[in-house]
Amino acid sequence: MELRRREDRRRFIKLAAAGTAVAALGGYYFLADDEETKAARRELLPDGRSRLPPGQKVIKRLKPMGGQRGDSSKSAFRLKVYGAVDAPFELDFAELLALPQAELALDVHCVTGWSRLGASWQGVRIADLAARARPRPTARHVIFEAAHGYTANVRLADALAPESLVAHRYEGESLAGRNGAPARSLVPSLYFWKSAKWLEGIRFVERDEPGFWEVRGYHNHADPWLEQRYG
Ligand SMILES: Nc1nc2c(c(=O)[nH]1)N[C@H]1C(S)=C(S)[C@@H](COP(=O)(O)O)O[C@H]1N2
Ligand SMILES: [Mo]
Repeated sequence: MELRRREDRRRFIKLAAAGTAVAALGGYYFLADDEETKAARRELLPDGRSRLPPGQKVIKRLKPMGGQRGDSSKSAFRLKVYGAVDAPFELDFAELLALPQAELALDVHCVTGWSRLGASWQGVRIADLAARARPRPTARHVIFEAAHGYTANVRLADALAPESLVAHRYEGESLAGRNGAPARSLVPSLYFWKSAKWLEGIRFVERDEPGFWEVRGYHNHADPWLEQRYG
């Protein structure tokens, strides 16, 4: 028993030195560093942060993470942009496509430890939607509302960042149903749970409203570089 524990401990130290220890559900698990992960960890963003947040490992495709699916048909799509704004409006899918489109190579980071780097995402900047809705000066947060009551709250500044999108294409194709088709929010600066699939509404609010995961123990802000995993 004692020997077993010492061996576990030695393994822990070796793995921790070679890769990354991630705290999860009361225990630790390890992510061995492959070449891509090492390279991404060495790479620096313009502001000097590592491109890869701590505790993350690079993977080649989005992992299906589930969630209660909404209607993925484009014909049924309606997006409400409303709340503490002067000019609320609603878009159908054709109207979303008629707005200026951004196609960006973005990194996304899931709290379970994987990152998908540099994939191409296309959509409409949330900042452009906000410019049309005209949030009141008192608006401080944005609540993404998705099918079956899933919500995610983000700070206004995160929602208005130039990489934050209502995304409807991924890697040159329409979003897959499991990835939130026909459109999802995408806020790459925060852990991926903040990016609501099967998006139905963007509500500007004066007072914050912790969302689906935030009321279940996850961090309210969710900055991957600060490892804001749990609240
Ligand atoms: N509507 C909705 N959006 C959601 C979720 C969900 O359960 N429902 N899960 C979130 C979580 S925890 C993650 S990691 C990402 C996963 O996105 P993906 O399945 O496209 O990889 O979606 C986020 N958006
Ligand atoms: Mo997640």
